[in-house]
Amino acid sequence: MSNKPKILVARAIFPEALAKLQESFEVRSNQTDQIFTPAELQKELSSVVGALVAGSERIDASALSGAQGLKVVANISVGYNNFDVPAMSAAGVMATNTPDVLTDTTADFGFALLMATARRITESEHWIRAGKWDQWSIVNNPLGMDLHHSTIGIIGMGRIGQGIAKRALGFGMKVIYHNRSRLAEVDEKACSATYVSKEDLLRNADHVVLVLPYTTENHHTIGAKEIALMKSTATLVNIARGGIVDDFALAQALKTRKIFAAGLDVFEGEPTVNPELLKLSNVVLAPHIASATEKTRRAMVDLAIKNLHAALDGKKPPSLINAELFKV
Ligand code: 8YV
Repeated sequence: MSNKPKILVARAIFPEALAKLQESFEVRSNQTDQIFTPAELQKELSSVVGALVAGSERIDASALSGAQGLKVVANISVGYNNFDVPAMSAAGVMATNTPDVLTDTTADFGFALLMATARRITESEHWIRAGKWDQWSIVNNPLGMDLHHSTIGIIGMGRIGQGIAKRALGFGMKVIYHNRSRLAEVDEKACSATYVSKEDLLRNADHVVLVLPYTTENHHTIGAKEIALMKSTATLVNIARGGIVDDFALAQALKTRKIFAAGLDVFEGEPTVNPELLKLSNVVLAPHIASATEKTRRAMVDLAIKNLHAALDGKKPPSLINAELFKV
């Protein structure tokens, strides 16, 4: 029996990171990456002092019900809608996430998805693969929408939203945004961004990009009513969270060409994708990969490990969410 503290690593991580953890902890790892059922997760958490998890692990009162010794759950993710933070605080469990290290990578991806969507890149590739190149014509190619000198509307103007705005400036785009609260003047200036209501944003943007966190209030921020306000030439990109968009309403709107196209990295009920979306050619689909570069995923794992170590060493984790739990 080891007398090292026992931790859980609920999803597969880089082998070097796992080896480093094994120097300090007795590690229950899950390198097969088979997602735990809620009952399995509850059992796993009952015997550890810390856990590294991802968005696939829901940490709520039920998951914590047997976890008497648990001090910290470190999310390998900046979004933490998989955490019931009040329930974690009530159980005295520190909650941490991985901000900053993924900002630029995720903003790059948001822009890449926007470009692929507006310029119909995946559809064009399918054209080639389907042997349609001989149908090339001035007027009959997959004709797209311009990004340069168009208006981008960003809903959710945190670190990643601001990163996308700065990239848009390089394309000569006009930036409008909507956020829970208006940015400080200095931050608005850095992005040349104009604050507008959600409705004005939807009416005026050529490209709408969603980067807001998922909360109950943000559920279906974009549904049929909101899509009806958008230009018929507009694109919609969701790199935020499944549930921010009503995927069924979006599929109907894309089918009837109420809007031009959509790019989706996140889905309601993922990894399941609404079958209506799968039938459409004017949607670009990605499997939740906005942060997925090797460098960034390693940085996310490293930050999660730092958070875990700090919490178990009695120090304040660098990205503690429920800060009230750290008493100096
Ligand atoms: C993660 C993400 O890959 O950080 C986030 O909020 O959505 C992604 O970077 C995903 O959540 C895995 O946990």
